[in-house]
Amino acid sequence: MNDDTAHIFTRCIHGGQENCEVTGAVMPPIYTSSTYAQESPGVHKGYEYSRSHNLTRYSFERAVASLENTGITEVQDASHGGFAFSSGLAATATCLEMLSTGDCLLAMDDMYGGTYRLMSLVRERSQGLKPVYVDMSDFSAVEAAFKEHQPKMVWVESPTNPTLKVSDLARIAKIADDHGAIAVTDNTFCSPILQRPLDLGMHVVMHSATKYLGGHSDVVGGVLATRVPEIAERLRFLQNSIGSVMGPFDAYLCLRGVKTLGLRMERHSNSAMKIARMLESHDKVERVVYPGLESHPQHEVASRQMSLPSGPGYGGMITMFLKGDIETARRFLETVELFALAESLGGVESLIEHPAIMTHASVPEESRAALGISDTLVRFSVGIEDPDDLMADIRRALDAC
Ligand code: P1T
Repeated sequence: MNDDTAHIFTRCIHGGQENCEVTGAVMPPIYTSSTYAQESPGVHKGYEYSRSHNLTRYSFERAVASLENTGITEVQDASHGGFAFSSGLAATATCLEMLSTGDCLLAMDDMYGGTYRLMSLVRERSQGLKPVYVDMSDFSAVEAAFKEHQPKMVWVESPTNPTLKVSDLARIAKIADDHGAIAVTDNTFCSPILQRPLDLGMHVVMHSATKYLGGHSDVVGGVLATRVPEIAERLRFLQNSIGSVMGPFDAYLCLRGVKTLGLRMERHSNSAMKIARMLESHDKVERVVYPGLESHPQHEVASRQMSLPSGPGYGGMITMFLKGDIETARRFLETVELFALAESLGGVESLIEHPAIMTHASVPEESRAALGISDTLVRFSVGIEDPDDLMADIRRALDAC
């Protein structure tokens, strides 16, 4: 189905999908073949080698392309402007290959630690990239950085991992357009159900499919999507040339995950809102950061660019600062039971973690301090369990601190 007017929940099931012409199968087969027989050298059915062409991967790529509204449906671009990779970082690494040696990359100052590590500790050395980090929730800082550095690409995570800062994507896309830069959004925390950056003018959207798209903590993957035909052409070339493609089994799992994405995002968002309000009124808690709370510094921007089809929706991620010190945080993290202490997010089960020690350890200590990633910062990924049980678990652990 390629109907761009269909409701996003309908597109979760049917977007970019067709029943199998041979058997009528409603889910695509997992095509494991690494190669395809040719009738004569160069005469084939459009499939040569599975790194370049794989129907199971295409099915997932087309599903994401439909959800992110790429608007690309030409038959020759079987992916419809969506590209799937072996991990979120593989997607990011491939996207960065659109830049050349010496190019400036303007990036959000707070983002997943692994993205920072790739940009600064790998590509700065191997590709000669010049990353500059600014707080993009402050648009005047973005304007000043464009003037000073003339970046060729702007990379914005919104909301950010882990401090949940929100940036005005439409304004950033516009300034990138004015300067001829490629604007990319890491949309992992929202999924296309809550936020569609291409509709806001961004050129490329990236996801760690390991998180909400997959949704069940049983697959590692990544995607890029674009509606700009020239960028789609470059990404297709880079995906095949670099080769960090998503395998067919993983593509099948991700496609299966996408079918329930709408339902899950509703549940994650509604439960997280309840939990954020409960935490905000708890006396053991110093501060809660959640884009849905009126106290969030960019609540108004978040309300404008993030929503559920049924109304307000701000996702399943909550950041909390506990009163006390690292030992208080440790006791809390050791006491919760329903929330598993683990890296990652976006699965059906609730997870909890300590970014300073776990996901953001690769960010230099001074930068962590400047960003407020302190020893008492705890990050929740709210799953789809009953929210009352989750709140009871948190209250019990807070009482034990
Ligand atoms: O883990 P991988 O699929 O390679 O995705 C990297 C990535 C990219 N962008 C964001 C916003 C992310 O959160 C991640 C991965 N994050 C975690 C593993 C984490 O626990 O935060």
